[in-house]
Amino acid sequence: MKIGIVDTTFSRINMGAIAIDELRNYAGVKYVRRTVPGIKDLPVEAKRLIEEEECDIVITLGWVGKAEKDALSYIALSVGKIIAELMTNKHIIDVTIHEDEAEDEKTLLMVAENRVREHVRNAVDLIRNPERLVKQAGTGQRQGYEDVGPIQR
Ligand code: RDL
Ligand code: RDL
Ligand code: RDL
Repeated sequence: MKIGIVDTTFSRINMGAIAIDELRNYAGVKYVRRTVPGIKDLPVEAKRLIEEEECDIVITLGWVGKAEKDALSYIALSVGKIIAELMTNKHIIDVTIHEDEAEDEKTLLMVAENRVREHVRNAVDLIRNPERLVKQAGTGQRQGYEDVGPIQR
């Protein structure tokens, strides 16, 4: 299995390095890493990794600033990455950290670290072990903060 990792220079955390560190837990997963300036540059790089580097799946790692402009850039990224998925018929896992998600930088770092690691696991499982995700259906999984869990009948 080959996974593409794309992160940005805009991010205040080296998200690609966290993803690659997490990949060490999965034997036999090859990766290609790229870095682009910002989130709007992620979709085409993801598409290139699928088409030109033959990645089975790509993880995009993005950081959204606090301004409304930044939130608009995030919508552009989301739509673009879904178009790239539909054009290539491959998953592109969007790992995004919003700078306004936490009050302080320490919490933001913790959320980023957890979210990247959990989505790396999701990406590997989507390719290698999709049954793990089926087992988790309806269980209120979250990435970054705590899982919220299912609603009890
Ligand atoms: O193509 C060059 C840039 O336009 C592109 O890298 C943008 O994604 C950069 N960018 C913004 O222009 C912006 O207003 C980013 C953000 N906000 C943002 O919040 N996060 C980014 N890039 O990664
Ligand atoms: O590609 C990995 C994730 O980006 C993707 O699974 C998202 O759909 C996860 N997600 C969010 O990032 C979010 O901010 C979801 C929600 N909100 C949501 O409300 N419901 C979801 N996913 O199913
Ligand atoms: O209810 C608290 C959070 O779940 C909610 O604020 C989510 O929207 C946070 N979130 C993102 O903003 C995002 O871009 C999440 C993801 N991505 C994600 O991939 N997984 C999450 N939350 O659990």
